[in-house]
Amino acid sequence: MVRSLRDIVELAKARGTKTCVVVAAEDPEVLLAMDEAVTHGIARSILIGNLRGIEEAADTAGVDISKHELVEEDDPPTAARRGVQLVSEGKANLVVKGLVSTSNVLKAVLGKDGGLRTGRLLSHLSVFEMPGSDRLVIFSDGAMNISPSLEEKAEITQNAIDVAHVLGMTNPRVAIIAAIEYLNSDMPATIDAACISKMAERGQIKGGIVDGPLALDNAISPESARIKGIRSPVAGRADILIMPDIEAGNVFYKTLVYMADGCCASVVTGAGAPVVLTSRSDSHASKFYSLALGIVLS
Ligand code: COD
Repeated sequence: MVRSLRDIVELAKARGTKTCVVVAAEDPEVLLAMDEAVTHGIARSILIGNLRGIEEAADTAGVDISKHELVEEDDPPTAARRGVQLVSEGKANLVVKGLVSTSNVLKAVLGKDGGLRTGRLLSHLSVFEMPGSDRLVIFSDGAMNISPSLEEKAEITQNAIDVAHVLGMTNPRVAIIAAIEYLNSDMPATIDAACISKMAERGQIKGGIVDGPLALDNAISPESARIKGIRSPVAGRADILIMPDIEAGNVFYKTLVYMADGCCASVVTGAGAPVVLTSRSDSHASKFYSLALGIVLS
């Protein structure tokens, strides 16, 4: 079982070299992370974008562009569609976002022609390593599904469990997060959380131990769960946290990174291939680990 983001890189090495297509690749930080993945032997790369811009970005990053295949496409949304098409044709294994908006990449992935739809819900998840902790925690969804319905939350939960399995967590403990751990009909997230727990109990979600509603404190702190007297196989030791909506998920993500020194690997899962949506403000380490996670899941 993986216990650190470094372990994810080791797992990627065991999977062999995968082809990553970077869309709108004229981004020095993404090129640097991509180059590191090539150097580690976990990736080959196809860089799509404005060739002059890619060369300038490579110069800025100190990256030798000769190790990378180049495809000219000046328009970023078109670059996203072409990259997604290469993956859907089996010429590449995963899509990596460069200097193009997240929504343009997601729209290309969701495209009816040449997209990567599978009939499943696509969701974003992050695998976090926190200072002083000897295990990883997965959470979802802080970047794609804006206000998921009950059924969508169930799919987000299943996607996260499936990723946990690939990372060697055989029966992950999943907390469905709300503001409180009791049902309150004025707080719809608590009702959804209870329904999802029941869905898991009845086999509608498989492969994990699911419980909720749990508040964040009693999901991750055994002491808090004990003080509050919560009897639950998940409370205090959740491996996966499912957030009620994008606002909670995104604020949680940024709190861990900017206020608690967390580092993470993130990916969109559920499509025909993983999609890595690095943001310009992500650290270099986080970009590289996200590539490694995408490679493991491809
Ligand atoms: N999984 C599978 N299919 C989906 C999903 C999904 N998560 N979302 C939409 N679809 C399908 C719909 O069923 C429909 O057939 C088609 O795609 C278009 O649906 P719309 O019109 O609801 O979708 P869009 O294209 O307007 O928006 C989809 C986005 C993913 C772009 C949108 O949900 C979005 O903007 N999400 C937030 C992205 C973001 O800004 N993240 C930044 C956070 S850092």
